[in-house]
Amino acid sequence: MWPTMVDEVSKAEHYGWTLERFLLERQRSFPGATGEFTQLFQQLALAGKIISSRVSQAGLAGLLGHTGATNVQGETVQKLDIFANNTLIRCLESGGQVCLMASEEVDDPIPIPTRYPRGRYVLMFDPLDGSTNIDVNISIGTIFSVHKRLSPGDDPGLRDCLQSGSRQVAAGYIIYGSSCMFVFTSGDGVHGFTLDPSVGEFFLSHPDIKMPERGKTYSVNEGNETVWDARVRDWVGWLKTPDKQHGRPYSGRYIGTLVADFHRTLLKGGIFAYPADAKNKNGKLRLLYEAAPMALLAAQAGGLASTGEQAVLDVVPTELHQRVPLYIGSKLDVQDAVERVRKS
Ligand code: FDP
Repeated sequence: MWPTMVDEVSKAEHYGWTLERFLLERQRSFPGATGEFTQLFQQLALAGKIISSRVSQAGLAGLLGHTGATNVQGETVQKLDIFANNTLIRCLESGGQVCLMASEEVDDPIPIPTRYPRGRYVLMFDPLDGSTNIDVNISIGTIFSVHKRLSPGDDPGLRDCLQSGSRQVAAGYIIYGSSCMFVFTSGDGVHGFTLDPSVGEFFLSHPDIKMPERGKTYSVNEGNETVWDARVRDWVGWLKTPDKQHGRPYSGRYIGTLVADFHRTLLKGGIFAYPADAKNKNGKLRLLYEAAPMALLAAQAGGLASTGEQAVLDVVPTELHQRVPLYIGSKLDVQDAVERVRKS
């Protein structure tokens, strides 16, 4: 039913399809749906609007700069990270859709206060990805991943968070860039909504996004070249070696915000990578609230995501803040990368 609706949407005038309307239509296509999922997304969108508004005023409001504290990753926490983290928690904790949350900024799973009802879903998020780019007016974003709780009846806990990416029921991100976009999948394709700040609503602007099978750009922090494995160095060298017939050399594009680098890759194709290196044996990016949600989006858009050794969606997490190497993007570009960097 759902693809039929998307076809109708793409034929019709997009303007006028708010995120809310889209979610309600979707809900109607599932007989017996409780509306819990729709409400969860409405609350996520609300959090996104609040964070977007604060991000766009950050300079004016004096929110730029460091608080001096460090997060669980040992990184310096900035004020907007804390604001985004608290906004997501406040918007989601009371609605009765979520039974547990986890955030990049918090060591342990975040329980729902006992005064609120507990729902069926587990929400994990990176409240403000790309935080080192806040001070320099470059796109940043919020990434989220939704699982169903595993333990109905019991108190939800860490095991509800430690599920492989393939078990996600939804994933997405909100990008705070030249416009604010809400991009998500709930297993029926990837759909993008752009915030019209004058109306305060997300409108469907990018229905059923598909990633080109092959792109023209690679995105990797080449400052790490000296600590890369020789295979990774050779792969990047190969991408830069002219071969007109096969569309090489690729152009380099690196923003340093996963959300922004992925968003470009999703729309235009190509590959983003954060490989393992001699300093970071498991790469830098976190599995549960960075790599896995982006991997689900990539898969739903016809792309791929790999650690270099296995599909990101198949990795079974053992720790909340676990890191994984990531190669993500157009199907053929990721296949080429894996063929060249794989050890086993
Ligand atoms: P940041 O540290 O600025 O929050 O995981 C965090 C992340 O940004 C990603 O958004 C980004 O892709 C990556 O780290 C950038 O890392 P490098 O600065 O090492 O390139």
